[in-house]
Amino acid sequence: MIRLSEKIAEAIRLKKPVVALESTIISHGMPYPDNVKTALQVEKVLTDLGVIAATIGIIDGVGVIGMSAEEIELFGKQKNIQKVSRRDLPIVYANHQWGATTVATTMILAKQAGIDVFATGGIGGVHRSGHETFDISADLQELAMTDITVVCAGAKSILDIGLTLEYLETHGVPVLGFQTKQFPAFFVQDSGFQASHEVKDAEEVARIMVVKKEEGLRGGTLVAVPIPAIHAMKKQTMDRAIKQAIKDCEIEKVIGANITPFLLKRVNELTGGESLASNIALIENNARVAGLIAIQLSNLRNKNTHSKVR
Ligand code: PSU
Ligand code: MN
Repeated sequence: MIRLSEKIAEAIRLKKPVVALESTIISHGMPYPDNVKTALQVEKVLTDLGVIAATIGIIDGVGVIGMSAEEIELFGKQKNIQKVSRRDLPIVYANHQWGATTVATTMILAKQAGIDVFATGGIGGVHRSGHETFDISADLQELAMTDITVVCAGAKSILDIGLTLEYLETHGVPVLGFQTKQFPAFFVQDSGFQASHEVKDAEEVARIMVVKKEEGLRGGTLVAVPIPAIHAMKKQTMDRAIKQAIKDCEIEKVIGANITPFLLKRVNELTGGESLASNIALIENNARVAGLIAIQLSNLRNKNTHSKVR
């Protein structure tokens, strides 16, 4: 059910650094053509570091690990690409459909391919009324069970970040603040909540990953990287836009899997070009950190092949 390019397959075999990238961020996270430009730019950030980029999506019912530039363009341009989370996966496969992978499904496919590190913008989480609606993203359940390190800029405050972190704690997911104690909130550096641990660099993340695997501690790891200060937005601007977007979502009676894409689109519209520039900057930054982690991991793995030292 998956298609790997020879280049990516070889890199995985030789334990070279590879980073997975998702496609819902392209189809539902940003407007065209900036979504395509960003997706290609993010791949370039990785390539410039000497890391292999693997953008993941589903084409004709096949999980593609390493979409081509033409395929990325199609995902960004077409209006009706379906957002595919874990529950949708067997249906899209069985019916030979196309689909953009969320954090959850990108993790599933990356794991199948043998990729350990994945960079994205923001993860899904517990929605603000989640304690009543049970609207909890499948991303969290996937982090609970699938051994992938997800590098993100925290979560957008369209979510209840406190409940999201509680959920991750319950399921034993390490939440590593990258050079920060604070858990970031996507456009702003500090959500007001703390990460479970502050890591000092990519090497520390890689060592945690190796030990976690050796000790059989299943499930994902979340690395939360704050948006670079010069690109951060004002908290009030963001809070106002998010409040309005949630109100519009209720007025238009949007439900289920459409809620997150609706909120993302509405927040983008309400904050305009400013948020787009921040969005692009933080994704590039996350890709860079993910690339550095993948490099450190590759070094450790190749060293461990020759010695038993951790
Ligand atoms: N949050 C963002 N940008 C995104 C998403 C979430 O700031 O692009 C996307 C990701 O693909 C994520 C998905 O996995 O939305 C979560 O959707 P849901 O809440 O329906 O699980
Ligand atoms: Mn949901």
